[in-house]
Amino acid sequence: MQSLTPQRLIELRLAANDVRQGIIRSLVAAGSGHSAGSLDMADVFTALYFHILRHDPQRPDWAKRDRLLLSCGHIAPVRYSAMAYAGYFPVDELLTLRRLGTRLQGHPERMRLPAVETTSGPLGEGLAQGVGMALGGKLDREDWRVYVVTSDAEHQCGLHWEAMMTAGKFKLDNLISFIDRNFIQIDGSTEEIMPLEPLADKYRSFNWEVFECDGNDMAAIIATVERAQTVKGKPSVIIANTVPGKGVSYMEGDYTWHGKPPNKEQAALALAQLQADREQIGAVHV
Ligand SMILES: Cc1ncc(C[n+]2csc(CCOP(=O)(O)OP(=O)(O)O)c2C)c(N)n1
Repeated sequence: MQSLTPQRLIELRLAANDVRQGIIRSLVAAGSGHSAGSLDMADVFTALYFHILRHDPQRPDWAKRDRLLLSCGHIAPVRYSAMAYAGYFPVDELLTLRRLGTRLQGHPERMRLPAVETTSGPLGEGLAQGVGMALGGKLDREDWRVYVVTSDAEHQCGLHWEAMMTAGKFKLDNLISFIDRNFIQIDGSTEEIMPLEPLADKYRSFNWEVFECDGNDMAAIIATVERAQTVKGKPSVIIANTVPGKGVSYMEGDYTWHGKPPNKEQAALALAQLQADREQIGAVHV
């Protein structure tokens, strides 16, 4: 990973702003889709695609690439936007989100879009798939890593806990999992619907190394991943504390934006806010 200079940090924050704008544009064009989680994971996905992953957009099937699995497939717009800005496909293609025949299905489809490692949407499956890949990597003595992005509410699925157990047993230190800890799901607060806390202790008891960070702070995300990459003999989980809808004031913290897109007026307001943020990023650091 290259070092995080102040200039590099500005570039990454600007890239995250691009990714957020891409999310809004694709959602309003589609007229359906998931806003809150997509926006709140924009910093993590930007960090991954622009700084952390060993990958090559020109060679999406490069055997030595790190694998990135999006378990909570409904936040596909953030993955698509980050991939487009990272050079996997033209940014304009984001406007085809959810159209009939598009490569950008509402939930990611592996056979349609290169470098999408798994088809996802049914919650709770991605960690198990990542564990299988990480085991395969170990058996083949490969040095690529597996990164999995999960949501907090998908911890309500039993398979996820089986995967946690398996990763601990096989000491998969080539596996780093993120949790989008935004405390929301479709119907409200995760802690009211099915409490998860103490989440960090639960992972520790399954023999995972646990990290927590502000999932909307680019420098913190990257520093935390660097620490996770040094862990030996255990898988790592990064509890990324995020603000649902991050970057768009009227969405922030409001679970009702879990599964709906902005309309045209709301999208225009969101883009204006993001544009103002963008100028701020530049102004603060010049
Ligand atoms: C197994 C399964 N059950 C139900 C759903 C429908 N579903 C899609 S998103 C969602 C809410 C999940 O909340 P969370 O995963 O925390 O997402 P966030 O609100 O953070 O985007 C549900 C129940 C699903 N995709 N898979």
